Amino acid sequence: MTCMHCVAAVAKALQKVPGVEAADVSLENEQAVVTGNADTAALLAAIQKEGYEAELL
Ligand SMILES: [Cu+2]
Repeated sequence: MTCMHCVAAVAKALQKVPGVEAADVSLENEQAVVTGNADTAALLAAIQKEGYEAELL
C-alpha cells in the first residue's frame, strides 16, 4: 500500500467480507485491524483480490 487510495480500497474490501464489523487500515504501519467474526482466509482473499499482498500477523 502506498497511498490513501490503497488504504481506502483495502478497507472497503475488508468491510465487504461477511462478519466484519469494522476494518481499520493503517498506511503508516501497513497493517489492518479487523473487528468482528470474519473468516481469516476470506479477509486475506479479499485483500489479494484488490491486488495487494496480505499475511496474518
Ligand atoms: Cu495507492
